[in-house]
Amino acid sequence: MFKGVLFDLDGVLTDTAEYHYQAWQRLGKEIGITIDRAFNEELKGVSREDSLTLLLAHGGKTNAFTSEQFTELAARKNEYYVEMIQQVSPKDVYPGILELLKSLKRQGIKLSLASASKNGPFLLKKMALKSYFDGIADPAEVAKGKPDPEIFQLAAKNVGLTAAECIGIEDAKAGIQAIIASQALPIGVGRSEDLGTDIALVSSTKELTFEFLLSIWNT
Ligand code: B16
Ligand code: MG
Repeated sequence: MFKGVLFDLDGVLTDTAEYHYQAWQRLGKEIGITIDRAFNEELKGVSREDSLTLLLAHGGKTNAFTSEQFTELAARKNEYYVEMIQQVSPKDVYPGILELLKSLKRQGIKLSLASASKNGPFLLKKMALKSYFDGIADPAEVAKGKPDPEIFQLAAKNVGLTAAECIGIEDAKAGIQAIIASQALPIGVGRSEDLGTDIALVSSTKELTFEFLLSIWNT
């Protein structure tokens, strides 16, 4: 049986993936770059700085800003995002997630956060979920973000496990690639068009029960 579950945050525990999208759209508008949902899939799970690099390339503005301006743009996007997440509360936890966390705890399974977001601990507190987690991987500690496996390896290590002993749950293409590379077993939240057809997928977090996770582990 699996010994740990490595959770992504934005788009898995709550709908903050939508706020990231809106914040990037607002910044994009200010610098003349339009982004749509299809392009946004490329940004999901990707660190703030790597997302900005992708956004600038998408708008043909790779060399348009100095490194100081780049830093300011990344900080500005974060300001917009942080403004939006002030209102997050336990009501915003996705359906089925609290029940899942409780049943995993009852089974003695370790829970660890593997979010690329530096706002992860703040959001866990806002949603009153912090006490369920045995570990939180700090994205500032990893050299390479998703799709590199490092954050999932660190999340497993933080709870005394290897990634191969864990299930990883993700809503982003880059995140699924990271889970596979870490040798954890992936479960995707989303559509096969975005996440691929070769992994277990749910369309809603309601489907993420302990029994479902166990059935995927045993297949
Ligand atoms: P921040 P996750 C990721 O969180 C988001 O999916 C991605 O859109 C964001 O750019 C990244 O966190 C960094 O977030 O700017 O708050 O540090 O999906 O890995 O939980
Ligand atoms: Mg995510």
